[in-house]
Amino acid sequence: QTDLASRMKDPGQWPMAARDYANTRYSALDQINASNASRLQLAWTFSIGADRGQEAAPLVVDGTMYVVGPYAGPYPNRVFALDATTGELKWSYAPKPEPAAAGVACCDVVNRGLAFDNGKVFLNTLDNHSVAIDAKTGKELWHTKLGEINKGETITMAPVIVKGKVLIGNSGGEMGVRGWVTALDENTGAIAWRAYATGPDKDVLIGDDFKPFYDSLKGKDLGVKSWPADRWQVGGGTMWGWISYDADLNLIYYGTANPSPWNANQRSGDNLWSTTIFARDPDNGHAKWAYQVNPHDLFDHDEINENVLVDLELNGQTRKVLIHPGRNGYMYVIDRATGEVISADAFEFVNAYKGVNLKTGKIIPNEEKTPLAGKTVENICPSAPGAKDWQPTAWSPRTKLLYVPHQHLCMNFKASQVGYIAGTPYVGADVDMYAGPGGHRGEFMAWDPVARKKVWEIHEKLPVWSGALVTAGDVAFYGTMDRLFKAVDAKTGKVLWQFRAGSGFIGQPISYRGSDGQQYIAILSGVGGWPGVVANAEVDQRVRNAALGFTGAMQDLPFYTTGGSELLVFKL
Ligand code: PQQ
Repeated sequence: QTDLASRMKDPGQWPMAARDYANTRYSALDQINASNASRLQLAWTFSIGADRGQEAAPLVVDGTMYVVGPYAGPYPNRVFALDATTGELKWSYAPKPEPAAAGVACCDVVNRGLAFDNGKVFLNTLDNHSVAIDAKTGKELWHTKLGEINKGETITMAPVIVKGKVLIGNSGGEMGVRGWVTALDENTGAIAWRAYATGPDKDVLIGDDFKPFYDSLKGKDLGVKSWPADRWQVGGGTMWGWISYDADLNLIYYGTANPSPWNANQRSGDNLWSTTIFARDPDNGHAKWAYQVNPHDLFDHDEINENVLVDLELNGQTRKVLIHPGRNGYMYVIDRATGEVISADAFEFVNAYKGVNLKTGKIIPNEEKTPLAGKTVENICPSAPGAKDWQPTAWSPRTKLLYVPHQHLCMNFKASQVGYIAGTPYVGADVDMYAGPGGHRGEFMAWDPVARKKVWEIHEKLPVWSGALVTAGDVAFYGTMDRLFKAVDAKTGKVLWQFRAGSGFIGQPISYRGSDGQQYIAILSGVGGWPGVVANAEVDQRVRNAALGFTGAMQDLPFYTTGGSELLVFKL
């Protein structure tokens, strides 16, 4: 058993962004419960000192909290080690990244968190460096450059450590980069393998042991043949989200992002292996199965969202599944050994598709909503950021419900011809987003994957862009962009407590035990991310189609919040 895996068994620690390899974000601590959560109060706070989107999950290992800031301020992507009980600063580490990286990031200059294993903290910088830091001293141990900002590549995801390998994916689908996931040796930073999302099988690490469930995904070099000539080289399929791991099956799971450009008229074919869930062997990267969620994606529906590994009783059988809350609005339950889609049900208002054919595994497009070059197609739901973006869900083994923060937006979409110039936007779409039916723009809900339905929901004015946490006290936590951090009854959705912070929330709540034996809850406040770019002065919020179309839906955000960078820590 590895250092990291044994820490996951200790409910006092929070050793990786998703807490555990199954990506549950479930804390087994129960001191805070539905009857006392109303008494939560601030224990201490800490300023990151860079007022841009704060998406990072803090880590807590052996009583020390490790947290990273966005690529902003005088020390971009600075890492802090704090006493998790008192908030005392132990050390900080400031990389010296290239400022130009900020100019090629599509959706704010965010960082989703650090990783930890065997006395080392692992950092991804926006300018494509992977860095190992000594967890005790804050000294840099090694760093490896993984990509090129000149090509539009950046890194925003939190690395994941599996069997001594640091797993990292790139960003830049809006710049026509070629997506990959790379594994580095945690001791040296040497590259062990790299799996591209497009191109020939040898680059995608598809070999004889690749057994996709569906016939449409069988064949040689589909990552080349499902594109117009050579377009796979600038075809996107990045990986800026979450990686889960099943030690028994020895498989890692992750999904890839949208094909580039957004204008689908320029890329006939299924555009494999964009918007695809991969199961791979972590030792050599070889793909074992794959499932393409949105063949020939029309709407920027990346599928990098988390895959939550759970065992479900389905029709009297226990099945090892992954739950993938799709950006396209469908909640997928997939057999994680084979890649068979067991169910796929709309969890949001969807008119962009007509459902998922469970025989072929294929999503059914709605022809009426298909964008044609030069024509504006109106009222497409969900919009480009989808029914749910990167903001991760939480799974409670007690309630057997998935807690889902997400958005409720529709859009008008006009596709147009775009040429590829390295390191510049390669999108070809003019987008205007607005609230979906009912007028609210966000929702926090509980979903039952066995009954295949929503159990309760809370509507929010603004998109819910924070992650979720659920605890053994049956309390679920999330934050809103209009500055409220909320504790809700996990069974009923009743709001038990809320705290008004200095800035809106797009961070990831965590829970841990302090050296005083108390249960703590922590989250970063500081609005930003794709929907929150308008809170920072660089885009004109009056232009509806700025920020890749998101400003239209967020014109009132600057009325509710300014930027911020405060770590908030609560206890009873
Ligand atoms: N990042 C956010 C955010 O942090 O709020 C939201 C998004 C990204 C998206 O909705 C994207 O589609 C997206 N796409 C890419 C990509 O295709 O490479 C990267 C990122 C990113 O790295 O933040 C986002």
